[in-house]
Formats: sequence, structure tokens, C-alpha cells
Amino acid sequence: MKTQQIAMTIMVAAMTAAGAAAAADGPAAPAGGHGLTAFLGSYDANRDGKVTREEYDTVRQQRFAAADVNRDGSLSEAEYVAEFEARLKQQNAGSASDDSYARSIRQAHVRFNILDTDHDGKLTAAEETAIAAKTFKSTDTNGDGTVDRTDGEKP
Ligand SMILES: [Ca+2]
Ligand SMILES: [Ca+2]
Ligand SMILES: [Ca+2]
Repeated sequence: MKTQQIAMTIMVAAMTAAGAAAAADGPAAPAGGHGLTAFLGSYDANRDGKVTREEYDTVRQQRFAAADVNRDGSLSEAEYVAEFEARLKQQNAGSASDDSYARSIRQAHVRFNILDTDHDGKLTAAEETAIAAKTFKSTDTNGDGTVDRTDGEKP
């Protein structure tokens, strides 16, 4: 009985994952997207369906370094938005409507001002790391230290 129940649970979980994957068809990493699919799309560097904290930090640090064009160790709003825009362009390849494109850029400006917690116009690595740690923790809903599809299920 118990085994059957477990098998059922696994089947349902697999079906849920398949459904989510189908819905996520299209760009692997929707820039500016929310939720688990966007998180996995952005940070699952080796595409094994899991984002470890190490993977997450590596991708973030690379992104931060790439965005810091003048190499002063922090991101200005222009640097932050330019990096986001470059990714957006790459992912959309000109397919997005102007409206949604403009909206994404506006959201990037809003995000910068949230990330720049002391509002000095510079996003430091420390500010970015503090927010990123919170984001990872809140996305890893089952708290096992890895973000994967199982974190999308209600407890
Ligand atoms: Ca900079
Ligand atoms: Ca700041
Ligand atoms: Ca998890």
C-alpha cells in the first residue's frame, strides 16, 4: 500500500514537472521573469535541473563582474540596466513587443533601486550578495540547500 502511494506521488510530481517544462517552452532564461522556472533558467549552468548555492554564486559573480564595465567594484544603475538589457536582447532576439521590452527595462530600473539598499546609486557586491542570499533562501522552499522543481510544490 505504502509503496503504491509513493509511486503515485512520484508520478504526480513527474507530471507536474513535465507540465511546468512545457509551459516554460521558449527561451531557457527569461530575463526579468519570476518564479522557479526563471530561477532555474537563469542559474542552472550545467542544466541538471538543480541550482546549488555554489552554482548560483558563480553565475551571479560572473554577471556582476561582466556588468561592472568601469571595474570600480560596484554597479551604477546604467551598468546594471545595460547588463540586463544585453541579456534581454540575446534571449528575445527581437521577438518581444516594444511594450513588453520597455516594461522589462523599467522593471530593471526599479529592481536596481531595491537592490541598492543604501540608495547611494551604487550596487556594491555586498549589497548584491545580501539580497541574493535572501532570494536563494526564499526560493529553496524545502530548505535542502538546492533549488529544483521540488521547491515549486506546496508543502
Ligand atoms: Ca561599476
Ligand atoms: Ca548602494
Ligand atoms: Ca530545495
